[in-house]
Amino acid sequence: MGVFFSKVISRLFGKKSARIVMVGLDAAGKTTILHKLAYNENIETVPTIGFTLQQVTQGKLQFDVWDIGGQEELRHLWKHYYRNSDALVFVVDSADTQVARKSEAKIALEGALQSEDLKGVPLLVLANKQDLTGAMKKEVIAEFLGLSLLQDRQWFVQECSAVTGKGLVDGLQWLSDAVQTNWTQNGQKK
Ligand SMILES: Nc1nc2c(ncn2[C@@H]2O[C@H](COP(=O)(O)OP(=O)(O)OP(=O)(O)O)[C@@H](O)[C@H]2O)c(=O)[nH]1
Ligand SMILES: [Mg+2]
Repeated sequence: MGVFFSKVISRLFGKKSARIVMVGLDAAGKTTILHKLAYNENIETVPTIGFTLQQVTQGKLQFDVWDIGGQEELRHLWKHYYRNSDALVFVVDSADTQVARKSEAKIALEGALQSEDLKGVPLLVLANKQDLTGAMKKEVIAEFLGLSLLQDRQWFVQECSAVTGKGLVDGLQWLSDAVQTNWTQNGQKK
């Protein structure tokens, strides 16, 4: 209901709304990021079981962001949230350098990108937890996720920290531009 009314209000004020699905491994920082963006507050989170929905405005767009729990046993549920999404946000814990976790993240992202429902939509990878020592830089993350092989979609890696907030708005601005470009190229959103 809240989403419906805010869509009406945002249309009245000339903003378009975009549906964004945000996934990533457990503890990557999805819920912390979303709370920081929406309220500029740092919270203590608990693992998300199911999803949380939050609205965030950037430029001319209002995003309805679906933050889906990333625990292994929940990942098969991600696909149920993809339909009608205008973009995919994939969050990575940049400080988690374990080989097994990097490969887990790659497999999880590949699974999402194979979905017909997400065909051609922009991909924003948030390289989160950059405030921690030893955090991997965006080039390293792009490499292990195999992003250079992606075709037929815009993608971008943004370094950020949900704790300090650094990089979050830059990521959202890229997303706003990419979504609008995609609408222009593949049919404008009504
Ligand atoms: N240092 C640091 N810690 C962070 C950052 N972002 C999140 N965290 C911490 O990482 C832990 C997990 O954060 P969540 O936001 O719950 O992670 P999530 O991706 O929503 O996890 P699931 O809901 O299980 O999928 C929490 O203890 C956060 O405080 C960050 O940028 N820097
Ligand atoms: Mg969460």
